[in-house]
Amino acid sequence: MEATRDRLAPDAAQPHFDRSQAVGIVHFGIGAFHRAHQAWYTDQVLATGARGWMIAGVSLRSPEVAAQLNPQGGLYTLTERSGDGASTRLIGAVREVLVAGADSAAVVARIASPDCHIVSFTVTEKGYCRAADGSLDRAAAATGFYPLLAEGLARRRDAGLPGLTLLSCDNLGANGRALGRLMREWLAGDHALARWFDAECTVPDTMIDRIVPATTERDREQLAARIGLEDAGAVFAEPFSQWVIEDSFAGPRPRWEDHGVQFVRDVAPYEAAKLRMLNGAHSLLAYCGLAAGHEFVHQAIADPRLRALATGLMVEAAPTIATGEGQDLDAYAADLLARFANPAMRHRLAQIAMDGSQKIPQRWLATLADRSAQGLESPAIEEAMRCWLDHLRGGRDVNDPLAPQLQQLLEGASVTEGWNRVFGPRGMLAAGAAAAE
Ligand code: CS2
Repeated sequence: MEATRDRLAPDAAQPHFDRSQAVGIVHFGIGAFHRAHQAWYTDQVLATGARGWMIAGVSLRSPEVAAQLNPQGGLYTLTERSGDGASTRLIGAVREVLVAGADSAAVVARIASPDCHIVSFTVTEKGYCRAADGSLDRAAAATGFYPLLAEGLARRRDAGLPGLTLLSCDNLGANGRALGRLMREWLAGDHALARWFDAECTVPDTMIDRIVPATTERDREQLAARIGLEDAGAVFAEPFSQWVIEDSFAGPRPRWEDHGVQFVRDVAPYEAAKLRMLNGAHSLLAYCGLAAGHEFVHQAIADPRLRALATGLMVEAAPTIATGEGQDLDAYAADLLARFANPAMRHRLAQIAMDGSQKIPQRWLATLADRSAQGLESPAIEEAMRCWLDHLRGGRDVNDPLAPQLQQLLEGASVTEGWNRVFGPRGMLAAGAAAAE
């Protein structure tokens, strides 16, 4: 694709910067979301002439993205879609995709390089390897990013290099604090490195937002028909994008703020609104929508009963959110309904329904806990919780790391018993609710 990029149709804006410049960011989990979000913001920074912020992507498990992007020299297209049409941009910020395992030495070398300043993450909720009580599951962590990161950090310390900023871009409550705590748990056996980590590295909280459905074959075919180019790494997103970052960096960073990113002292109000309202409503629509026979988010939100439920969940969440300056939650809720209704996204409910056990604590249970502490009922959230239990009981197409344990708990249990075993005070997700705070 490097050679053929000049053949892109005129509406595909092209990168005009030196792509052989230094790699300043190592990113774990280079899926569609990262390519449509952080890499897109970074591409805009590079396009203004800033240097040193190329991205090395790392896939932890599957070689698929490497096989898609490396033959194209890391280039791919991002297409923004709405009811008004589509516009495509060629993104040049990704230099290479490494695969943990086969390329582990190269990953560590990238992190240990003096050029590197930021290691960022979109590894999904389960990629942080938290046990049900929120602590680090060491056995799972040993197969994730932790050992590679620890080795890279140790090499930096030994070489007398400065520390790094670790930037979690996943939908966890207080994602930076959570990552910092888990990393410290991983380093528990190496006090010297743990001390260096605390002194030299920072782990800001972030709120990330852009709806980026998984790319389908149909998407790639439509793109090829429109721009006359086959792109194995193409990603498709809504026009809306938001990124709010706690301004706490260990070293230099790209001037993302020139391209719409907000740097703030406290991310919590933005993050609570996003997790509890957007993601909370998304998960509700996923479980209740699938049960009602819908396939996509825009179909579910057009169903009057589900729209009322999703709105009800947002109304329940809003008073639990301590808003920051300039945040208007009524306007936010209205915007979310409009974003969900975008028919061009074809965002599959089944994609959102994945990994419920990892998502529900911060999306629903945190709101529920706040409301019950004030003696308030939460009928919409409780309906969503019932839909999730039914989804688990249904057994088909359940994609969740805790599915076997959850399904075992529910087997043969009455509706009330099942509810208590999962959500009750000693239920499987009770600790998760506390961890989401
Ligand atoms: C979705 C999110 O898949 C899911 O669980 O709720 O990926 C959602 O689309 C993004 O967080 C939007 O920013």
